[in-house]
Amino acid sequence: MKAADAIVECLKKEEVTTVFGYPGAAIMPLYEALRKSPIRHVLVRQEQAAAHSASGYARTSGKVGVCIATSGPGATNLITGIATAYMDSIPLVAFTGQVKSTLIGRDVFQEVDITGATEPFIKHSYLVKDAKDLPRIIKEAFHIAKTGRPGPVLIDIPVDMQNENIEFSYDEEVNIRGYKPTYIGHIGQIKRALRRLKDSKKPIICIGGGIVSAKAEKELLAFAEKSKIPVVCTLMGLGGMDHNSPYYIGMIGSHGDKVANKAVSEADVAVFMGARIADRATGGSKLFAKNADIIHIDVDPAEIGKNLGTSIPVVGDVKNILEQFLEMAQPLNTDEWVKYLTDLKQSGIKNRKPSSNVNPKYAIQLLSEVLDQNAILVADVGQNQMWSARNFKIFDERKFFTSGGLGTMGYSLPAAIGAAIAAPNRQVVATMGDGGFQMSFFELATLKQNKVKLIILLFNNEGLGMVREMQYKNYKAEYGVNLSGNPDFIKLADAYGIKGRRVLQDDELKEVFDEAIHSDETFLIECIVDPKESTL
Ligand SMILES: Cc1ncc(C[n+]2csc(CCOP(=O)(O)OP(=O)(O)O)c2C)c(N)n1
Repeated sequence: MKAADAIVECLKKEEVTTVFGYPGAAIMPLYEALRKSPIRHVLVRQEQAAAHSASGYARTSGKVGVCIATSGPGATNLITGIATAYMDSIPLVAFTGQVKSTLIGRDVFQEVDITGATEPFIKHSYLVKDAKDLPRIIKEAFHIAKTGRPGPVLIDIPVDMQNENIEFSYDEEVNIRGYKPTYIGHIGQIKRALRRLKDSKKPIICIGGGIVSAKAEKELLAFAEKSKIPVVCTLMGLGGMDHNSPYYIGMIGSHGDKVANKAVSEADVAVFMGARIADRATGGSKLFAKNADIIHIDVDPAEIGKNLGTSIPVVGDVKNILEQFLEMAQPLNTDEWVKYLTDLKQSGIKNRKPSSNVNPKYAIQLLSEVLDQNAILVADVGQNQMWSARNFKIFDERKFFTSGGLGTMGYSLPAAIGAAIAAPNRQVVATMGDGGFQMSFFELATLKQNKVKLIILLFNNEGLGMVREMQYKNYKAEYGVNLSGNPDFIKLADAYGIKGRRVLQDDELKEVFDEAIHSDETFLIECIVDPKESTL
């Protein structure tokens, strides 16, 4: 069988039904094999979007996302998407075409060392040297992408290898020497953690994206409620805990809720679960968890002790560990602590009223009230990300996705397209600023061509809002952040055959949300926002 056809057979074995890509000469044999296959190929308009769409698809479906690009510029355009997925631990397999194997290293047309270039921010990569290895490599790549701490894996395939004939067989089992993620937490460590919690008066659980990727939301809720431990989350942990639970306190970090940060700084035991706890989560605060013994649970041992001194490390799959925790959990004596935090939380809740212009925080609050209980919100980066994170209520099956680790502008539109393709029956909203939108707006064509339905909520503050705000704070002046050359976004959407409406006042929002929700097609809502609107 031709190796390119074998690749498609491997994809079918991995139950891949959709791939996101952009072709070119070095990947043509694979495209020819895809043409003959039942796999759906979504043609993006720039390769970075292929990785972001595959990421949104993976986060929504729970499967590995697949993206494809050609050699040289196609491969380099994938880089930001790969780094974005790596920083957020999203399982992707990226296929790139490479120049002929005999020409590698000679700087021939469209040659780039993509395995070398992505080395620092990819979970694993392969340069195929023998076409016969392809089935094994693909099996391993999917296994590595989705197991342990998920992440992106790259397979770079010289064009001549794609054309070779090989015998196809696909192993059921994977055995990679040196790659054996730990799933089951050490029972001694689990008991130590629970013993330490037993004596605690002010415990706190802090969750990161690991809870969401391990699909451990239900186990977390059950454990928190049974042992009466309040829960805070990082930006990436949003969606890991039902906001309606009396034990949910809020989001920590430099853009987090005051009460959540206070809870961590006053806690006597802090249990971090699937959280990296980098600078944005601690807000750089010296008070961060300063009174607490730290219990750190993570599937990736490299995370333990990296940013936080840890008293009790537990390495393993957080879902498994929570199940074990749950079996042994006892209600703790925390009523006073929980009441203290929930009272503080109540007093901090802002029930916003409509204003005479568009208040983006009110807009997200209102959107949150009208969306389905399994809606997905994909936020871009900047002020819009924080407006969305802080005001979107997450419960039931709702999800919140964003580029938390790398903070990649232009993520939300392509990622939302991937999410909507994975879950065509769920409402998917992409929020973004006018800066981020212009990094990906060309994906409106992908969306139109593939009949994807989104609600696009574009906050137009004529500039790079978050940077502008920081400039005023630090330098009392702005520079290089004004986007006054913006196009008419409604006309731009219209040029793609997409309906849209400009909103100038909060009072108009309810009606326009209603129109967008009931529209059969994608609907773009452009909110005109005061450039001086604050993030918090
Ligand atoms: C690709 C990329 N370039 C630059 C930045 C730095 N940056 C962070 S927020 C921001 C401003 C974003 O402006 P906009 O998209 O309009 O959103 P707003 O903050 O106004 O909501 C910039 C430039 C980034 N995060 N990503």
